[in-house]
Amino acid sequence: MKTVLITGATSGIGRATAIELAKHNFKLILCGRREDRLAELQLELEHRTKVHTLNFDVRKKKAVQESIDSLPKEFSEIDILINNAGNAHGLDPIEKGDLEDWDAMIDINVKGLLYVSHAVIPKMVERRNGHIINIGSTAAKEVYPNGNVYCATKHAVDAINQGMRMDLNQYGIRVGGIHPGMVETEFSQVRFKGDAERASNVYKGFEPLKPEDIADIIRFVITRPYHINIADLIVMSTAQASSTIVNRII
Ligand code: NDP
Ligand code: 8X3
Repeated sequence: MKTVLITGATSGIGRATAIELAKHNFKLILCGRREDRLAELQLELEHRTKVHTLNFDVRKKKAVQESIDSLPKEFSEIDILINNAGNAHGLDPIEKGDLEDWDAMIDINVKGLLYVSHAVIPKMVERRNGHIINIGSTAAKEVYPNGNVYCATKHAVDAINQGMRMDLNQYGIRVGGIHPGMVETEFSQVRFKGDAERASNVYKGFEPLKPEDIADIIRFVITRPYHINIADLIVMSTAQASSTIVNRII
């Protein structure tokens, strides 16, 4: 039974992935800051598979390392790392950008992903086995107006994904990026700081992706035979053609 560590498992894509993988015989290490949600999800999935939760903020490098070091033996060999935790904060033109928002996005989406990877990769290298999925975004491939820093962090995820694949190639570790378009999760609520109306308007007039759609694709990617590495995948709603072109019927 393979062990999967999912960051950002308390909501959206990460949560849906946990639910999907619990049905397919994976042991789960679920991470996030909201401890109550981790406990609820553990309770929900425990009858299907073995679940361990780790409650840490990906921005805190010491906590990240200590949490991963604290894994009980049964969970300590991580076969698959899903670097999913991340968010957008704000949607402002560069001249009106908020420094707190910029720090949050760079610290979570880029540095946090690196801290978790840094804690997990050495044992994969030792075992010469592993699979890392980095959740980027269409914002990793293109830039849209007011997306400046969020897009920059996701472009960084894309670069890190490519760099990881090159550096870990000699150890037989698979590395791949999955880049979703618009998925209806708590993403826009976080981006717009709890403005529910503004958040729901993002997904109005078309059928966006559901977190379960991405979870299904993640399951597909990690269950390919060992000689297949899906290196880079962009997934959009049929109604979406690019970050800015969405066929809305209003
Ligand atoms: P959600 O807001 O629903 O989920 C984000 C998850 O990240 C939560 O579980 C949250 O957990 C976790 N997280 C955020 N900050 C931290 C932190 N500092 N430390 C630890 N965990 C953290 O959004 P999505 O599911 O949509 O987002 C998941 C990933 O998908 C992100 O990387 C996002 O950029 C990417 N993405 C999303 C798209 C979309 O349209 N929704 C499209 C393309 C990519 P908690 O708050 O409990 O810590
Ligand atoms: C999220 C995609 O276009 O909603 O990464 O910002 S978008």
